[in-house]
Amino acid sequence: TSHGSSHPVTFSSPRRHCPLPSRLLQGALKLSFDSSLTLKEVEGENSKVVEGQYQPAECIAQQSVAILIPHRNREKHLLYLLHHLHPFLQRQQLHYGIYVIHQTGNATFNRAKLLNVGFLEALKDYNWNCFIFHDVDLVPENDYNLYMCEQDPKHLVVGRNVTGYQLRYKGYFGGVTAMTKEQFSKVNGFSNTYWGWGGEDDDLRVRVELQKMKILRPPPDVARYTMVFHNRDSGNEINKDRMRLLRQAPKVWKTDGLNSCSYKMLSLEKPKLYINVTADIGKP
Ligand code: UD2
Ligand code: MN
Repeated sequence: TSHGSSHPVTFSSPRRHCPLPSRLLQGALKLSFDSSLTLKEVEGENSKVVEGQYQPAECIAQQSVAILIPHRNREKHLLYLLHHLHPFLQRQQLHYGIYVIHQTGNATFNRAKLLNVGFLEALKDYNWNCFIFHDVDLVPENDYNLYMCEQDPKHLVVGRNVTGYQLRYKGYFGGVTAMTKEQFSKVNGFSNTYWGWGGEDDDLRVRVELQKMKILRPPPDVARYTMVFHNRDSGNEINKDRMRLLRQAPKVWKTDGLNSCSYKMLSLEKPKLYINVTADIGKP
């Protein structure tokens, strides 16, 4: 024959997109927070994660999602979150990367600016189409809470254990949110000017509303989180200026945000379970 070969011709089966929702989902989960948990153990549990990233072998992921976690001095919370989040995201069959954006030094904490830094740096790595802005201390309780982006920005925290699983107030947009690259760019990201606790999440909501986008929420029985107990951190005192800043948002959003976010990259490390971005974001 023209092939001249005794080997059977094999065709690799074409890879398909992962089904939606994933068939691996388990629903409400029993969470555990074992104080003796170590990083080594969590690394051992996640053999398929490479440099903070994962992609399903069995199908083509529906979205490529970057999880951005603002961080300083919450190592234990980070460990609990990694322990729960990696298997959670893998059951959702996502292509994902987990970025921890670490604020160096002792200046007042700035969650919003760290998240802008994370967005800009993550896009240098890969062209992520979806971003999840994620507090380090919030652990999702139900894997039907999909870490994917939609037509409009999505707020994933309807309820938390500490607030009786009720939405805190109408327009509440804190904790964990999902926006596409386009949605987040359109609002010019977060404001960089919120130093200390509070207001930056409301500012982002104002930006979203100014663009006539809606805020979507999953059903309350799904959008549930456990917040690991903590006191207010030193270096993150309540921001007394937050109401004034919030009133200014409609005037300043165009020039205060992604396009004015100045910082110094200090290091980018890739331990097994996350991408560690350390930056000097200045001070108030
Ligand atoms: C609420 C919001 C949060 C944010 C904050 C006001 C919810 C569920 N969360 O959280 O999104 O809007 O109010 O700023 O409503 N962090 C550190 N180290 C620090 C301080 C903060 O890593 O020293 C990070 C960490 O990821 C933490 C997040 O910032 O989860 C928010 O700070 P918080 O947990 O003290 O504030 P909280 O729980 O009131
Ligand atoms: Mn918290």
